[in-house]
Amino acid sequence: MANRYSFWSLLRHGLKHHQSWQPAWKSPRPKDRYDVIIVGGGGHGLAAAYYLAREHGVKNIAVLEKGWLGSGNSARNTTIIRSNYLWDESAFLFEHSLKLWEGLSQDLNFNVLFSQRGVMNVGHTLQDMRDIERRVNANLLNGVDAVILTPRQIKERVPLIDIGPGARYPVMGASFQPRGGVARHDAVVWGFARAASDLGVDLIEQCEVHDFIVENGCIKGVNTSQGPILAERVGCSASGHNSVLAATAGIRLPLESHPLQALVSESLKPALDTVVMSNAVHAYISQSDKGEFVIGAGIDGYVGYGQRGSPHVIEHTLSAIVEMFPTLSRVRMNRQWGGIVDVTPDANPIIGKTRVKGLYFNCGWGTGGFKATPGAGHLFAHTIAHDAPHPINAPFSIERFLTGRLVDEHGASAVAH
Ligand code: FAD
Ligand code: PYC
Repeated sequence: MANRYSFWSLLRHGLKHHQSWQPAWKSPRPKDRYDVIIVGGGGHGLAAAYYLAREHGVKNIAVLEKGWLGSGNSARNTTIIRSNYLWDESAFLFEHSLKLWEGLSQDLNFNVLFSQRGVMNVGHTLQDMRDIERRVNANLLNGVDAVILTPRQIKERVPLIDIGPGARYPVMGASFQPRGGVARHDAVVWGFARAASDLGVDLIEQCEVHDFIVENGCIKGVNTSQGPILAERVGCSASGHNSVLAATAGIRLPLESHPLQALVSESLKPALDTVVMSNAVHAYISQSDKGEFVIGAGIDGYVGYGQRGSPHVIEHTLSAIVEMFPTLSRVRMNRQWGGIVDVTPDANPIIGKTRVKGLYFNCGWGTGGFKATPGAGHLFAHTIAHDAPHPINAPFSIERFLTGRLVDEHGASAVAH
């Protein structure tokens, strides 16, 4: 199996300079006042700052991060990228992002190791297969690449999988998105950080936002662990903590924060060159460039802010993985961790304005926001720059929870909620 990363990937992307891990950026002391403040130095916040500076010419921007850049979900996820969502609104949203992924390494001049090795969603029951057929047809109508695979075609692509008649979770078929894949998560953070910094954005680490300063219904700034910082426009992209921050401006967001867990195995020789997901068994798996199997679970049922989860959830995931890939039963697991994802009632994000003038939220990405990183940043920047949503994120305003125009993607979120 060809290694799709490293030297060849560097050559293909045609980078102008040799890439050194990890790049440098400025982390200055905050100024008293900025034109725009972004709260949260994950991939989404950094991408929003980058596109605000590059596409909208905003000069005086700060990203405030309570820990270090990428210390949240951006570097805790299983890096699956795809756009095979059921409903038109979500398909357009995630396809917008996938298109940006396709040029991102060149755009940032930083190799984010985007590898389009395909994403497979396996069906185990007749109802799974009906849902898969419906989704593939919807994808094709929306210009999103998608095919249905038979069990034999799955086995050809994934020799490790058990499609035999005795399988505990019978493999009846799958949807496959060839343009889907994975990327290196911390490289995405570093790439956006360096590019934003080069455009003059201040990236301020160890700066926790405690609350918003609101006067007469308008945002005036934020109170932080480094003192008050003023701005007439503030975009909040603090995954897992958005509802707590919103409450300080008197806004109640329809979000629940849950742990979501993942783990990686010891490094093995290349044995899996695509991404396999199964919504029914609550597990997904790929193999990283370092040879580790990267495995993720469904969300923990309880709410909380601890970045770890319950053993029984990850045990269930591993038992499902071993049922589907019996040869992995003797592989040792190296590391396990959790992140806090904020989930909306329709498993789709909120990107938009609030009733406080100048205060915007990009939140509720739940289990699926890594794939959205460039797209979310791009659309959030547009929303902040124009004080109005881009047509692609207009359906994802907070108002939909009042009007009832939900866009329910629990099925295509592909992670158990
Ligand atoms: P984050 O990276 O969490 O950034 C938010 C930042 O805000 C953090 O750095 C945090 O420290 C900071 N912050 C919080 N509060 C404050 C404050 N008060 N002041 C200042 N800063 C603050 N998505 C996919 O598409 N594919 C996947 O395969 C996938 N797998 C996942 C697996 C796991 C285990 C987890 C946990 C998530 C997964 N996700 C996946 C979801 C994805 O990781 C997130 O949706 C995405 O990374 C969110 O990016 P972000 O930049 O909004 O958040
Ligand atoms: O949204 O594709 C996804 C995903 C996979 C694992 C976690 N989220």
